[in-house]
Amino acid sequence: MDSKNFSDESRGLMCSSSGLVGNVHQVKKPPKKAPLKCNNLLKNPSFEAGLTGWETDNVISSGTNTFEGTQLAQMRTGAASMSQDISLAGLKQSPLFLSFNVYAGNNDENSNGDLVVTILWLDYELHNIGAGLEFFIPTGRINSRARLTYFDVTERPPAEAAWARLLFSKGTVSNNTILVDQVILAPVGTTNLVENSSFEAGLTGWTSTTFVPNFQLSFDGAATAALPTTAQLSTLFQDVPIKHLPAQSSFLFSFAGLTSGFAILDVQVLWLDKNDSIIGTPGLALRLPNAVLLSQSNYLTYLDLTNPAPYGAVKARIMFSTNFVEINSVLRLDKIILAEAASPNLVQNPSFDANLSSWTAVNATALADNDNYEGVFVANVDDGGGLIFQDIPLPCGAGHCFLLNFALGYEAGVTPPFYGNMLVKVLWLDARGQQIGLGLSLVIPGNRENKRQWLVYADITGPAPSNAVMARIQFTKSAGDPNFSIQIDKVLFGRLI
Ligand SMILES: [Ca+2]
Ligand SMILES: [Ca+2]
Ligand SMILES: [Ca+2]
Repeated sequence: MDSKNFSDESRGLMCSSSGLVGNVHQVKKPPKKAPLKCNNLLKNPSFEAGLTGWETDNVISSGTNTFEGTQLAQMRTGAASMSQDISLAGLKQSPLFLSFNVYAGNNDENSNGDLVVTILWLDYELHNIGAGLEFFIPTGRINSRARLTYFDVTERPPAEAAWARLLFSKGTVSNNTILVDQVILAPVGTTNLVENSSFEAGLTGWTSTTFVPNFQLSFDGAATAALPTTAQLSTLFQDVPIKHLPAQSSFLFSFAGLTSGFAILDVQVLWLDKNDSIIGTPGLALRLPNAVLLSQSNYLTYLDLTNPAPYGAVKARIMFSTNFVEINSVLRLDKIILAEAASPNLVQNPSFDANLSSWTAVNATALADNDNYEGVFVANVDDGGGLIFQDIPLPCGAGHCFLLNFALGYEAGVTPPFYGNMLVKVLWLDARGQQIGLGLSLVIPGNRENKRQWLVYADITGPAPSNAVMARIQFTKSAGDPNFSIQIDKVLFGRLI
């Protein structure tokens, strides 16, 4: 079933006060109760209040080159660290979803120091009792070619864990600085269900005849799955058991990709029944056009939510397939995530495959290009300013938080461009269509590096008010320099728990 049917049924049936009623031929997944806590657990997550709430060493707040808002954290030359402790009270040992954005503080393409990002579990007395996740981002990965947005999901915290400590630690191998902005830590349905998700154990758990383990240019850790130039047609897949989860679950999915040449990459999540036969329609299907990873010149990350698994699905197959990779280039994949979430993507026409259908637009058009973030089309908001928005019905929305994710595209041009500010909001609307609150707000500054790149944003709303029946996702761009439009692609809005 597609997301439209899901939301229609949810409105009509799943949220009825009489409980599960309606079509007796179909099994309904019962609605989940609103969680105690679901929004971003971090204080001052975008550093808009300087370093308030963070323990820091050799870190300053800076107003230059921000990813979101007017300030970020700059980890300075030499060793530097920053951390924040988050109470796990009321989270019922829920795993946590993490996202953050990093960029080179200097105009340096190669060397910014190792960065280790860790989540530690602490007991009531703040003793370390284990780690929930660890990223190792090798020096050179964070550079001035393109900003990196990382996503990950922790292990389940142990019962004795009272606190989670999020720790960023920068090494000393260079004279450069690292900029950190827009950090998210929020509960999610399950841990990462993917075995060997970062290829640190080679291709263990994965099936491919042509991808090989590679130990250069990793996104995370020391290894990636790489497709050598001699193998243009190839697949890499893993079948992930989901039988232990409720029927019709949706899943959060993510990966990172890098290539040095043209490559077309198809990414799917397919459903398998107990005979390993593919059933239903794909849970998601993404196509990366042939120039997007090449023009990014660094890893590009993707985040998505699958449609609900069809009844009878016992495995989810994560499938990467290429039908073209340019000679003398290598395609790399790293950090694959599949975790249970609580809804599919609720956005209609999220990647603009149907032009601007389902969106309300002023001074925006659908554009086709070979370096779009995903698929054939993007929404292009004019250089002189413009907007797009969509109103999304919120079945059972009260008390729940919603993840928003999208990519913004910037073109290279004459120096120094001003692209216009992009203001992104989620607004809660009541049954009369009146605005009754602000779910989240992102300020995306229009001063950008003069280069082609996609910036991947994520944020989480606060709990929806009890009388919210719709969410308006709204992108408004101010006027920029002539010929500097901003592209929007692949808008994701849904629930992690
Ligand atoms: Ca910020
Ligand atoms: Ca890796
Ligand atoms: Ca698209």
